Amino acid sequence: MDSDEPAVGIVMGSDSDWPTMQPAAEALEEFGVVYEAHVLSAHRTPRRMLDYAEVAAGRGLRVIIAGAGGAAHLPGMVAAATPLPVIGVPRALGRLDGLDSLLSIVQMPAGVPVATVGIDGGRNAGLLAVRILAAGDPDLQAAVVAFQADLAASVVARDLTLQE
Ligand code: RP5
Repeated sequence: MDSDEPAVGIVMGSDSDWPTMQPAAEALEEFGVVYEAHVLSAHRTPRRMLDYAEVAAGRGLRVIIAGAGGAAHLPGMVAAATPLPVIGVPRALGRLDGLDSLLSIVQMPAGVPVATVGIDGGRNAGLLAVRILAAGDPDLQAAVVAFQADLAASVVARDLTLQE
């Protein structure tokens, strides 16, 4: 990615979500994708959340990654207010092992999609955002292909270690 402007917005319901979302940021950094990160709460700061989502595409963002825990309405509400693809990250809180967050995010009504990753799946959210951007960027797609080759090689190397 050539631009210094953020292509991905990472948003979360609380700063306490950052340990879940940081792996998304790190995945984007690995591929040189510029991002921004903000705390926006669907419940505590609903107006701020809508303001952000409504202008995100116009500001040049191309993907939004939204994470929240518990009654995790942020990804769905952001998806309702932007035409951008939204990736939802359910965070496991101290109760219900994150199933509450997952179910709050995954079962969206038809017409308002959220691409939901696994519970605390921040890294996959970042990698999915990279793949979405790579669909229109041959250089980035080549980097994804190289990443996949490295991943496969690391699995083979671990298998060989078992044979020693
Ligand atoms: C959600 O409530 C946030 O996304 C967070 O996962 C959870 C707890 O927030 P804090 O009480 O830690 O601020 O809205």
